[in-house]
Amino acid sequence: MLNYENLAKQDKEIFDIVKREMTRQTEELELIASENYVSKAVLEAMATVFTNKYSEGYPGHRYYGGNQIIDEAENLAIERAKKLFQAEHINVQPLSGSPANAAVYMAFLKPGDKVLGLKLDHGGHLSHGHPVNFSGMLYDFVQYEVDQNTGRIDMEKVREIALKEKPKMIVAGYSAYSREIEWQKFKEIADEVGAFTFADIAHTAGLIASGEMDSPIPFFDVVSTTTHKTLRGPRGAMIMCKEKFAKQVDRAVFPGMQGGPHEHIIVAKAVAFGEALQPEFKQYAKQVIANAKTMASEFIKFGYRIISNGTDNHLMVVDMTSKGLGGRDCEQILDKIGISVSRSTIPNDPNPPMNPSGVRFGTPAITTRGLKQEEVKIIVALINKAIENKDEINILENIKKEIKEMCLKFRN
Ligand code: DSN
Repeated sequence: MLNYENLAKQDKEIFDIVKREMTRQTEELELIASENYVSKAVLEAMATVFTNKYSEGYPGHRYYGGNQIIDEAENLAIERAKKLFQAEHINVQPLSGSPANAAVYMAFLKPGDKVLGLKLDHGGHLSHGHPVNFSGMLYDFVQYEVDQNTGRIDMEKVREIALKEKPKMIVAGYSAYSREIEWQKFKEIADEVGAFTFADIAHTAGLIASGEMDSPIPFFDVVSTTTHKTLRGPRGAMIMCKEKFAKQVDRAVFPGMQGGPHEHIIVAKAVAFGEALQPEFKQYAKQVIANAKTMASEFIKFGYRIISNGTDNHLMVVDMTSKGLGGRDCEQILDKIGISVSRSTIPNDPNPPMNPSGVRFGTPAITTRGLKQEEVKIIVALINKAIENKDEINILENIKKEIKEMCLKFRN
C-alpha cells in the first residue's frame, strides 16, 4: 500500500492536506450517490509510471514510440470490460463522463441536430442538453420529463414527443432517477422515428455489470459510463457500442475530443474491471440495492417524501420540503454530523438550483465499507434526529460522535 513517504518528505503542505482528507474519508460517511471507495489495488495502479507516457492513438496504432507495454495494458482493460458488459466494441480512453458524452454526440451527430434527453431537474445530467452545457449549446435538445404524480418516466409521453419532434438521437440513463429504465421500449420508439439510441449508465454501471439491473447494451447503439461510481474504479469513463459504430466512436474520442489518454488510469480501470468480474462484486451490487431499498423505506417511515416513492437502484431523491427544509439547508446540517450528501432538484422544482427542494442519497460507498440494512436504519434515524434538532449544537455533536464510532467500526 502507498505510504506517501516521499510526498511527506518533499511537500509537507500537500501531504498534510492528503492526510486530512484520508481522515475525513475514514471518520465520516459518504452518502453521495456518485461516490465510492476504490480498492487499494486500484489506488496503487493509478500511481504507476504509466503517468509518464504519451500514447496518442490506439493499441497497435500509436503516434509515439515505446508503447508496446501500454498496448498490453489497454488491451487487457478492453478485454475485461467486454467480458463485464458483453459489448461488441469498447473505448476505454474517455477521461470522464462529460467528455465521453461529448465524443458520443460528435460521433453520431452534427451541430444543430435534434436530440431527446431527460430534463436536468427531472433526473437527467447537464450533458443531456442543459442550456448552460456544451450539449445544450451545440445541439437542439428537446427534453422529456418524469410523470409529476408517479415520478417515473412515462414511455407513452416519450413516444408522443419522439413522434412529434423526430430527433436524430434519444438519450436515456440518468443521474438522479431511482427506477429501472425500459431500454427495449426506448429502442422501439427510436426505431419508429429513425433515431440513434444512446444510454448513459454512469450511475448504474456496476449494478448492470453484475446483472442486478437491466442492461441497455443488447438494444442500444452506444452506451457511455463513468468508471468511478457503482463500478468502483478510478475516476474516468468509457464508451461501448455496436461494432458497426466502432470507427466513428474511436475517431470522435481521438483525435476528435482528446489527445494523449491517461494510461495510468486505464491500468487502474483494468484492475477495477477484474474486481467487478469476481463473484464478490455481485454480492456487493445486491447489497447496494438492498441498502438503498431499506434507506428509502426508513425515510418514508419518518414521513419524508421520496420521488417515485422508492428505489430500484443505489439512489433516491428525498423532497426535503416535506420537512420544511431546502436541499442546501439539509446538506449543511448533515455536514455538521459527518455525513456528506448532495443537494438535488426535484421534478418541476419551485426552488432555485443553489437551494433546491431535494437531497440525493446513495449507498455505493457505505456498502463498500461493509454497512448493511441494520446500520442503514441507524443512519436514517440519526439523519432524522439531526434534522429535527438542527439548532441544538450539543445534540448534533453527539450524533457526530455516533457516526464516527460507526465509521471506525467499518473502516475501509
Ligand atoms: N456529477 C455526477 C453526479 O454526482 O451524479 C454526474 O456526473
